[in-house]
Amino acid sequence: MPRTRVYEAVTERLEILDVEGRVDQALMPALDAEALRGLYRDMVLMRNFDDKALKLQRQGRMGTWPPIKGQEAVQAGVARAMGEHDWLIPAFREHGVMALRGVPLHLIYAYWAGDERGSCYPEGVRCFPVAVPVGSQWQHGAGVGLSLKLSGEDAVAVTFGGDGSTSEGDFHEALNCAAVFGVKAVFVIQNNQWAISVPLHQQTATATLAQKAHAYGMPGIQVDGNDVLAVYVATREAIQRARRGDGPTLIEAVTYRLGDHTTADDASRYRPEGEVEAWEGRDPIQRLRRHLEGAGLWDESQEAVLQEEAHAWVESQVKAFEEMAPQEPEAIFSSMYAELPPHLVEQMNELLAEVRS
Ligand SMILES: Cc1ncc(C[n+]2csc(CCOP(=O)(O)OP(=O)(O)O)c2C)c(N)n1
Ligand SMILES: [Mg+2]
Repeated sequence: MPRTRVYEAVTERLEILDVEGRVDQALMPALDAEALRGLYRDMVLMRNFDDKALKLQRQGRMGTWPPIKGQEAVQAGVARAMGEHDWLIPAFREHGVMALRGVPLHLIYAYWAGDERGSCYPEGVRCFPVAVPVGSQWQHGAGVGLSLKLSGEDAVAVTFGGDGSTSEGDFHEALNCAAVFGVKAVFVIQNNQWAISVPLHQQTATATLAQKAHAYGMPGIQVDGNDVLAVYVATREAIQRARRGDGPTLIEAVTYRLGDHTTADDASRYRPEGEVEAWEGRDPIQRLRRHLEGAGLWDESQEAVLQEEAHAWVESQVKAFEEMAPQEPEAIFSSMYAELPPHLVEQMNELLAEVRS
């Protein structure tokens, strides 16, 4: 259905690395060869563990899994721009950034296999649990950002959400509140073009999601989300701004979900022909690889070593996940309420009677 009107973007857009792997030298961040190879490695590890999770699901060894294929640059760029003490507040498609911020991969797998212990991170890992209710995490992020401002702690809250989540009231309330109170926060939209089967143009009548920031009174920037360098630069600047006490920033990372919404979805039923192929040509991993190869920083033998390392790491994490002792059946009731309401006590007892009979 044609839209009646599109309000033009008044948004800054940042791109540094193009699809051929060429960089805009004027915008290039001061990252040495080791750091650039590190970003590449981060993304390759993500692609590997994501692919493994899909296979585990197909083999009945994993629950529903939301793939991150195609969105690795957003997650690596943000993770590497964050400081040691910054907080991560994810939605549900942030396994990559979570793993880079210290959440053990075997726990990420456990969570998506329905194990409550998958949300119990090691002490010191500054990451909130996965938030599946769409948009709910924006408010958590604004709240963490406010508490960091009030406590004076040298840390920033980095919150993620999808394009679809920007239609929830929570998004408006969180960003409005964050700007009014000048909280120490950065909000990152992974605009992967789809919210299950709902395309972006049915989600918003604005030309960009970043421009919504202006209505709240905070800077908003759109970045090429398949360009890990642009994501890194924009996030680093936004984090520095928040750290200085100059308030929050909204970053829209334009990317694409190459896979299905989850393993319970079949995206070929609603996506137009050729769209996936077009985005495959903008693959964030290949793009950085072309750059590294062009600069003489990467070759086939290094690639083989990295793929081997990724494989070994993922397999060790699968082993750790599958070796976890079975969780107690009452665990599914135990983490929501301090005191279980009577109707849930009844359900729990019914379940326990069933499994123990
Ligand atoms: C409040 C709420 N409504 C609906 C759902 C079902 N649901 C799960 S993911 C999703 C789409 C989210 O799209 P987006 O925010 O773009 O994130 P993406 O899945 O593309 O990463 C919906 C509608 C939900 N989990 N929570
Ligand atoms: Mg989306």
